[in-house]
Amino acid sequence: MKTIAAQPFAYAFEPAHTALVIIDMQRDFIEPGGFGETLGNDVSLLEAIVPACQSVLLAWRAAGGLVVHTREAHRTDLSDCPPAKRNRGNPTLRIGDAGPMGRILVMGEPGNQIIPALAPIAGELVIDKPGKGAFYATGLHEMLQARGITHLLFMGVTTEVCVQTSMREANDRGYDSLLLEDCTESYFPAFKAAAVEMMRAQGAIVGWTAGSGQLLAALQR
Ligand code: C5J
Repeated sequence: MKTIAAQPFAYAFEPAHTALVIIDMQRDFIEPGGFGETLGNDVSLLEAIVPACQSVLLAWRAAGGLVVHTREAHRTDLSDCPPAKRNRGNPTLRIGDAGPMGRILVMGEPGNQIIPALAPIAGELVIDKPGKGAFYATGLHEMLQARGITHLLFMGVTTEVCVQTSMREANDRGYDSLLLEDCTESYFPAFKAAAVEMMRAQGAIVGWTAGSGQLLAALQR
């Protein structure tokens, strides 16, 4: 059993029953010309977390832990993209339109891939999700249950959208989740701060938060 100095109180986990869940670290969100930028966001903010995410990923792999990568991705015929999602707002390009990194948010396109620094390796789960949450229409819960997973460590983007939605979905399915604060980012720093606060408030009503240094230290003890 490992224990992390976390907020609002210590987080205890058994590595064999814990998965590292990396949410949507895709070129579509992190690089210019992808989905994030079409919505009017300054995507350069998100790059800063990549080194911390990479350190955690390498340490977790070395510890033999299960890794789950998610991608927000739609089928090529967009049959899993509700019109309400595609037609909302006034983006420069809509989901499925051709952009500089291929079709926006579509499976198999260059922009839809996980950034090279965090690319999945053999044996890791890669989950394509049509929604914001990692559990909606993916079978992830069943895959985790089959592996005896009870605890989840979250990192990725964006904090208040896909990360928070996934942590809330995990909470309702009975997982104890911890968010690595320096391994998640938003296009809106104030939204990240608020999301982190609201998840750990009220006695960890959604889950715990901690810095990646706390996890790395726990893995070495
Ligand atoms: C968004 C995500 N922000 N991965 N997706 O639309 O957070």
